[in-house]
Amino acid sequence: MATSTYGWTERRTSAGAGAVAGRRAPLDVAAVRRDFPILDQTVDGKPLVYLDNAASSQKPRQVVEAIGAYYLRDHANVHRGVHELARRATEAYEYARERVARWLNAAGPHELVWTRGATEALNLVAFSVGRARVGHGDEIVVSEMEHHSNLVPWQLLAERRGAKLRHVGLTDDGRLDLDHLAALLGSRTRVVSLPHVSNALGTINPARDIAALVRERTGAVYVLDGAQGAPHLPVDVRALGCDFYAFSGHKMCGPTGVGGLWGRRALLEEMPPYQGGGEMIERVYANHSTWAEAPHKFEAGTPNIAGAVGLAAAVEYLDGVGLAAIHGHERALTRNAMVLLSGVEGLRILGPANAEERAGVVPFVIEGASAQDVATILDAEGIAVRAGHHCAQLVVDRYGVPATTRASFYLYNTVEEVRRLAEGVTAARRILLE
Ligand code: C6P
Repeated sequence: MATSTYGWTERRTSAGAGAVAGRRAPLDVAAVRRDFPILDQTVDGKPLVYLDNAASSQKPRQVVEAIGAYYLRDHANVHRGVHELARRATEAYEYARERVARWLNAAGPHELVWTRGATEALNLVAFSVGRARVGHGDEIVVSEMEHHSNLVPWQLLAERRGAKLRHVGLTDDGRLDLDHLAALLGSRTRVVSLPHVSNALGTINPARDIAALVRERTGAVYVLDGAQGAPHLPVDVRALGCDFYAFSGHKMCGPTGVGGLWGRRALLEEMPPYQGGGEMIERVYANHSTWAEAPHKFEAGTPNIAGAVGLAAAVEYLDGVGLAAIHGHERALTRNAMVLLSGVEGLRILGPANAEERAGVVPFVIEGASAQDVATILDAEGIAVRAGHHCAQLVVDRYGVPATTRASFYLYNTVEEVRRLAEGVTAARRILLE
């Protein structure tokens, strides 16, 4: 545990997430669930089964209390005042940066830029790396697996700079076609930006192998969209071999409206700012300005201080449970779900057949039934899932379906909930097709 003169996060931990520290696999789901009061409710008289975690996770009471305590005791603006509350708020905010950076195994807190979430982090990279490194005729490699947040910012950049997008294809079983990736990499490749984990297929991509390939064949900047990686897998940004890692707090037990961009220091220093305003400058003159050092150069305006505090509490919580245990638990649920759902007539699961290659995301289609209708029937059973293209239009296009129904798991889900999902899906099929 890092020491902070502020000390507040440590106190919360011993009263809160510290209570779950020491849990080891197999994960004690009943104890975890007690930290998430929202799960203890009924929908239409049926116990809520929350399986929409890829969209947003629920929050343990430790995170909610951390945010509440910050607002009730310590709030002021950061980096601006000399008074006690300004000092405490700044300390809480910068301690949170240090804590989350350490969680990612960053070289230091200066490598972590706070953003509103993964979307803003990816827009920041596309804008700033784009200005520094991408010119006319250069190439940006993405894939057919992208969430729109890791596609549209690159489309906008390509349009602005006259660059070309190249899309890595997918195999029939939902993996990146690595031969195709290798063939796309060349002397004009300036950026390779791919998901760590796919939100629409569940695929865990071989991020390290891809890093080796990118380094061997190009001098490109390698970006990972970690929106679905950070919440579910132990992440070590240096071991992954990427240059940037983008993530969202709300998918990993933290609050909405906060997330981050980890970036290698040398790259952050070379990049121009993304937005202008207070706090990101060193000196302002009438017609030009000079910039503060990274990460502050990228944080114009009053930031989401309480969000950062909440995200640090979320990281404390996840660390207390253990990411390896969480991943193991989700894998067991995924395996179970794949076996049970495969028994439903006409049902096809998208993504890798091997549960070991997936995070806890199971998207499926039932021949002849609308994905939305299936989700609506499940809702009537108290089961929350998402249906649609999941902001990954290229994925559903690739597999020739208009939409999928998607169940996604997290640390508090149970085998009993997976059983209820399978029962609900069987009932939905009967209602819609018989
Ligand atoms: N995916 C889903 O239901 P934001 O909205 O900024 O927190 O995260 C964007 C994002 C980026 N990349 C990936 C791989 C994602 O899954 C998401 C968010 C949610 O799948 C909401 S669309």
